Amino acid sequence: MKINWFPGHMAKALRTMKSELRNIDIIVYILDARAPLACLNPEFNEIIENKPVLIVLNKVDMADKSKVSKTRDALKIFFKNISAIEIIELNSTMSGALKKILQKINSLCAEKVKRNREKGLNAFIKAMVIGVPNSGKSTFINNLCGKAKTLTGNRPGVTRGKQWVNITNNIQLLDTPGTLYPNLDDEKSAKYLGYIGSIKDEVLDKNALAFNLIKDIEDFYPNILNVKYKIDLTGTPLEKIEQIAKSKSFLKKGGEIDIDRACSLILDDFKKGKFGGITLL
Ligand SMILES: Nc1nc2c(ncn2[C@@H]2O[C@H](COP(=O)(O)OP(=O)(O)O)[C@@H](O)[C@H]2O)c(=O)[nH]1
Ligand SMILES: [Mg+2]
Repeated sequence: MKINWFPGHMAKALRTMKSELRNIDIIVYILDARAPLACLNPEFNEIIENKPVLIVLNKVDMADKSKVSKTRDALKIFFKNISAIEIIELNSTMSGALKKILQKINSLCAEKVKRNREKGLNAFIKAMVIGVPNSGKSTFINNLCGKAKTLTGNRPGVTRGKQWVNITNNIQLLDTPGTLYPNLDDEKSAKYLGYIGSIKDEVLDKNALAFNLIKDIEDFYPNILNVKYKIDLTGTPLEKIEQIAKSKSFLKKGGEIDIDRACSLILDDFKKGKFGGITLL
């Protein structure tokens, strides 16, 4: 499945990120735990110049718990050049993540914390949140600094440019999350990113994406669609979509089966986690 993509976006996003990186002590890299490897930017290791990285396997509530250890192994290989790295699983929509995150950030930046203390400096650890669109960056930032923001009276729009938010008395977060565009030349990653809602609908062939989703889900989780739609699906992905459409009475005027509607339903059900925990590696 080919996705019509503009490589200029990726180059520009990487350039912007690179210029921000000068002021950053630690990267918080948000991945969608349902397709974590597809969220990785292949050039990431080169641009971050060996800064500490906290990887957040986000949306873990919609992922397959039994795949977490395999995911961790794959991530360790991808980030093998980074010396300070931690991986945590998270549901960013739940409150109470702050303590765990702060502890990880402090331990990953222990050297800088120590140096600051020795010099008697009151300097902050500066963190930047990055990730593909829809991975949950804004939700994560709100979770972390919703309160801190009101406490410090941060006024967006008053200061031009960068907004730093004090999370604690020694950690600051760059308020604008860095959108990271992945490599869509890799067709597997491209379709996975389509499933998790990282790619704009306008550049997607939704029906082709739904056919692929059916095929991929059934390869990894053979019975999950039958259970969800309460029918025994048989045949090609198109035939299965027709069966789902029929069972839902998705008909156009004149009685023709509404394939488009069934495709949208399947894509939507996946995005909302309605098939249960799924991880596509
Ligand atoms: N179930 C679940 N949904 C999440 C989680 N994190 C974010 N979301 C949802 O994912 C969608 C995209 O989140 P958003 O923060 O806007 O992503 P961003 O584009 O990376 O800033 C929103 O509907 C969030 O509510 C999570 O951990 N679990
Ligand atoms: Mg956002």
